Amino acid sequence: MTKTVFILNGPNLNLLGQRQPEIYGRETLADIETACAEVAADLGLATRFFQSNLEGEIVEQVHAARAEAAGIVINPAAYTHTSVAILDALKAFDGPVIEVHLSNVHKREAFRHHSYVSLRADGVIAGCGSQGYLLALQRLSALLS
Ligand code: DHK
Repeated sequence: MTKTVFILNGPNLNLLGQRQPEIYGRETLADIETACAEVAADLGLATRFFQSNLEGEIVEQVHAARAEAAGIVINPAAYTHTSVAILDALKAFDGPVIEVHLSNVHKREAFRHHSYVSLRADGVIAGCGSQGYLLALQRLSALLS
């Protein structure tokens, strides 16, 4: 049976391509969704791609993943650095979790150096731009095989 991977995106990522492109790149979130679908298909995975600016909606998606997903790729965006709620939701998910950041958060402001989500993530990819999502899918595929 085809395994499904949830790809969850946090606040302001709907503005990719327009928002600080020198940091986050010129690709849109739709571009990333298309690339993820292609790579996932090659890996034999199905994807559900989701973005929200609301913390609770991301928590709800993680809850849905408990029944519907084999693994999670998550770029929590600013909630990376603040959200115990998303961390706790991820702790209630049994499959592998890969955390992605487009930018190298460790090269940026000190408040971006700490991630609550990293306390649960099985892997973290930062600073690889949109390619980070594709690397995360490859890693999930390996963990799920
Ligand atoms: C995206 C954001 O919106 C920031 O709040 C994070 C992350 C970094 C990224 O690099 O994808 O600090």
